[in-house]
Amino acid sequence: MKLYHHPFSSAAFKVRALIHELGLPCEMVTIDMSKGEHKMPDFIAKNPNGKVPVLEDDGLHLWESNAILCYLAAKKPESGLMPTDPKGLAQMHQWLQWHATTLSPSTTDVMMQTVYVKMIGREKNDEQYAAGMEKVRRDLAVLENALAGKEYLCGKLSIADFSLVSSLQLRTPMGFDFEAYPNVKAWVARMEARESVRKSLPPQ
Ligand SMILES: N[C@@H](CCC(=O)N[C@@H](CS)C(=O)NCC(=O)O)C(=O)O
Repeated sequence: MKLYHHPFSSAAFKVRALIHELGLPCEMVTIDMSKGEHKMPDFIAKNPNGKVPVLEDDGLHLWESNAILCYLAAKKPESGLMPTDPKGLAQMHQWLQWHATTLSPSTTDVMMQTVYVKMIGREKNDEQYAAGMEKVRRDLAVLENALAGKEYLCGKLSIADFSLVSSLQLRTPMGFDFEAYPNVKAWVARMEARESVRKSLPPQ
């Protein structure tokens, strides 16, 4: 099994963390995005979207990080990280879809105006940053309520936790303050206490 990734990609981070959590043997292949390797024909043949991560396994090239999480968890059902009861399974999909359609776009807007502009030496657009932050605060409030009285999103640890926490790893440079969201703060700390997650964080 091979994972094509980049150390600073949040979508790749969640996949790396799950690979470590499940103890799956996997070769990590870094795609040099600064050289545009993700847009080269070789890589486009693996993912026509030209994005990381891509998982290669037994002739399969799988992209979309949430689909990769489902595939990996299905390979190790004994991990219990993909619920099998209808309610748990539906909740897991609910959170994976909410991540892809809502939390990830909101946090990406903020990331573009902070981490990314810094990386490419451009000025932050304050209006776009403020608009992104408003959406992030809306989403953090949803998470805060969902985590009330719970350690994990679906009750017990699942791939939904690995997926959603990935969008909050760059919270300091993105300027997120968790003080108003104590349940979110405790859940992030719980996830980041896991060795699999710590091993997968981008270089500091
Ligand atoms: N929805 C995709 C998002 C993947 C994605 O946007 N990856 C970024 C890095 S975090 C990327 O490769 N961007 C390059 C580009 O868009 O050209 C997933 O979850 O896998």
